[in-house]
This record gives sequence, C-alpha cells and structure tokens, in this order.
Amino acid sequence: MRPLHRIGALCMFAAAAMLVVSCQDSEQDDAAVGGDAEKTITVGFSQIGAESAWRTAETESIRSEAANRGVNLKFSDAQQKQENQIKALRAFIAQQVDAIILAPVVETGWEPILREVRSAGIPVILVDRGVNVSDDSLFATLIASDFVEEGRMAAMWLVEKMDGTGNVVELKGTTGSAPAIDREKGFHEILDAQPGMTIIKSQTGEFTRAKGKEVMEAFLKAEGDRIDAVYAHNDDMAIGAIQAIEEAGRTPGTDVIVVSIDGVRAAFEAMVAGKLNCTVECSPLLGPAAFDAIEAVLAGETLPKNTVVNDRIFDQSTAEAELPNRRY
Ligand code: GYE
Repeated sequence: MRPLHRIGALCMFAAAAMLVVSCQDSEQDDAAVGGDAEKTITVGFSQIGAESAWRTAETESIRSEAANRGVNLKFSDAQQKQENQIKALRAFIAQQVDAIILAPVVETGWEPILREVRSAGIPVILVDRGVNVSDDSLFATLIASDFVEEGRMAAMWLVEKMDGTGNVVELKGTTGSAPAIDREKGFHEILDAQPGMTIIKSQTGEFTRAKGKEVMEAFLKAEGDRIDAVYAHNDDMAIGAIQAIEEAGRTPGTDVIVVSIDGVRAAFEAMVAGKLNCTVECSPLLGPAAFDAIEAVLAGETLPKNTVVNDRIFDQSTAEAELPNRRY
C-alpha cells in the first residue's frame, strides 16, 4: 500500500468509526442511516400531474417507496406540461441528484434534455409512459404496461360482448401520450377486423372525468341512440361518460356498454353497481420496481430496456370478488 493510500484508508476507518458513534448517539435520522455508511441517495421525480386516480396512486406508490428506503425524493408536478418537465429535469441536474424518475407526458421531444441529463451522468428511469428517441442509451429502463395489448384486450372483450355488431365511440387519453397512441392502436387493430363494428366517433377526453363527461355529452348529442358502446382509454373518463349517459336518460352498462382501462377502485365500484362493464388493469404501483431499478443502475448493473408490467382484465362477473383486493 502506498503511503497516500494508507492515509486514505486510515481516514476512511476513522470516518466509519465516527459514523458508528454518531449512529449510536442519535436515533433521529433512521432512514438516512441504513447499513454500513451507505450514502442517502437523492432522486428527482418528474410527475405529469394529477389528472386521474391512476396518476395519484402512482405518485403515492413512488413517494411511499422512497420513504421506505430512506431515499430523499424531490417531487415535481408538471401540471400536464412537457415544458415544466424539462425545467424540472434541468433543476434536478443543478441539484446533482443521483437518479431521475421521469413519467413523460408525451412521447416526442425528449432527446435534447435527455442528452443534457446523460452528460451530467445521471441515470433516468422512465415509468409508466415511454418516449420516442433514436438512442435508447438516453434512459436506463422503462417500467410500463403494454398499452397496445391493453387496447386489444378491451376490444376483444367488447367484440365478444356485442357479438361482433354495433357502433362504438372512443374517448382517447392525452394527445401525443404513449398510452393514448397505443391504446388506440391495439383497439383499432381488433375492431378493424370486425365488419359489423364501427368506431363512429373518437376524441380526446384528456384522461379526466370532467373532459370525459363533456366529450360524451357531445357524442350523445350528435349520435344519440346510435351509440351502443363506449371505449375509454382510462377509468376516469369512463366514469365521466357514465354520468353523461345517465343524464341523457340512458342506462350505462346495459343500453350503452362501457369498457375502460386502469382498474382503479372506482371502476370496480361502478362494475359492482352495474354501470361499467369491463376494465383492463394497468398497475400504477411502480414505486418498488422503480427504486429496485435505481439501486441496480447505481450499483453498475445494466438493465433490460423494457420491463413490462402484466395486466389482467376484469368484468362484472369478477368485480365483486376482486374489489376487497384492490390497492388503488
Ligand atoms: O392509464 C391514465 C393516466 O400513463 C398509464 O395515465 C398512464 C395513464 C393512465 O392518467 O389514467
């Protein structure tokens, strides 16, 4: 051992000893202490907003998992705006965070900022929505559901329920977002092969209850009794649509079949009440997987580019038994 190294080793030993002493002295900062002199990591989380029950559940999952692991989490709410997410990422670079969790509102426009983050040496974990970039070394991994498959599952259920005939209206998610693009794609792929089924209207309801209701009201005004079914890209819009259907004097769940995606508690309650017919689960409980990924990346591991979350489908025949098990 060269002298300089020996001094270094001695200093480290002294520092470790001091740490042990200080741990014994105070019990206040339990979370930060963990293990032998492990450093508390700081993670920046750029969240889209709070448009749906799904989104709130995701925020809660990431916040509580950070707390469980003693991670210092810097949370930023973008209020649905990509420009706010870009600003948040720049702020995270300035704060020299150890890693970034990004739930990107839309798919495109991320390359320049992700390059800045990469130059700063900060790994990015994408959660729930993907991005369109030409270079996938701009992020460490994406943890998300397969939205195309979710759209297919909803469509296949509907085709069977309607015996391959009927007019469908579609309430789409946020324009340009991965789930809106892919849930449309998967659903259309199946319906396009059904000569007896037509999507007569399709418009964004921005993943919110209020907008879902407003757009459904307009659909009902324009198409009236021609509407046999609604496909909503998330439960919140489906619940808004259910209100619009009721206010128009029709019965959701029987007169108008309603299918959606997410599997939030309110959707299960609506299925038990007979108003929603089916939901495809999309888990927002991504906190544990996100922090596992961060720990692995910081330990120097290379992660698979895509970790797919598995989804199940529920309808009125299975909703009641499942309701007590729902965690979001
Ligand atoms: O389905 C919807 C939301 O990105 C998968 O975003 C997520 C979607 C979710 O607000 O409710």
